[in-house]
Amino acid sequence: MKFLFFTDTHIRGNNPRSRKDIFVETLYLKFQEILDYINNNGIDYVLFGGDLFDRPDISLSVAQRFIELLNNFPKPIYMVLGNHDIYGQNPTTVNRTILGILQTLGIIKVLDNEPVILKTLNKTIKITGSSYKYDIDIDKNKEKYISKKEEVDYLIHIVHGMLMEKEFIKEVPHTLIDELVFNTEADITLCGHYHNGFGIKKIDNKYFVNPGALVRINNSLSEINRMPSFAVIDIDDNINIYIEKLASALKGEDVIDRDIVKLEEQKEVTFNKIIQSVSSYGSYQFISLEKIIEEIATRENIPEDVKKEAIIRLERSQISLSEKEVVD
Ligand SMILES: [Mn+2]
Repeated sequence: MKFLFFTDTHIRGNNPRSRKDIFVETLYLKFQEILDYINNNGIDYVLFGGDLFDRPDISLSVAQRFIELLNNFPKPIYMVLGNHDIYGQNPTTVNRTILGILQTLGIIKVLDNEPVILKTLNKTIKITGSSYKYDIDIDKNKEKYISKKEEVDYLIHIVHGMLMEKEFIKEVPHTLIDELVFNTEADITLCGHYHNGFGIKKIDNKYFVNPGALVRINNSLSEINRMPSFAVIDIDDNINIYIEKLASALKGEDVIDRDIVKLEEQKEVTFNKIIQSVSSYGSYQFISLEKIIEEIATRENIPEDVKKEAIIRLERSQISLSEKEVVD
């Protein structure tokens, strides 16, 4: 049985600041190449690692084009949700997103609560998955990364989280492969979220795979030098995994502008600092910023006018953000 795994496509109508090409056209070509590969190489199932869309509410015209293409995939895509697919990093918001529509149409299947069992002539393969959640890498037990085998021959687990092969910037919560090896029973852990990827790692007879994002969004040197890739997993009496580079991808320097350097990376670090400090303050079911302000103000005895001012400023920035996004 042959699987194709790809991740982090970030479909959007407008251009990331660092791209010199027309991003949406490049993306469309990449999806077409994936579809051709599926049809020409005997791929039985397609697996996806999250962040299909760059935002949960991309414009309908862009969504329509890609839905038409995804609808030509021979079977539903088994996937997990990335932080970009949903609102407020909260998987329960999926029914308000474009992805929710794909789910209703049966074009995708989200694995979280519904593992899939596939059978070949003499083997059984189970596929499980964990969508992104804001505490996925903060959780000490790394629960979302761990899957249990039970009565099957092979277990594949898909996760959208910051799985790394070695220690990373400490402000960015992450999980090391070493923390999972002896806890998960998955033969293959497929991962999205860390766009650089780490290829294929085999430890203690278990595979950990992140082929990297299918698109290059930021302009770091490592992204410019990286060629977008996907993974092929071939399972019969044993497991064979390999990485394929996208033929349609151009050289990094032809599509990425180096000028707006570091800014994006710095933003990511700051954002994670905020998320971390907020979540260490209390446990919040929904990340509604207004509620968080409310709660902190009560606990810290912050004067009413200061609290109101904070909420007004928040509203103002939300409005100006949504006005910018009309470009999409
Ligand atoms: Mn992503």
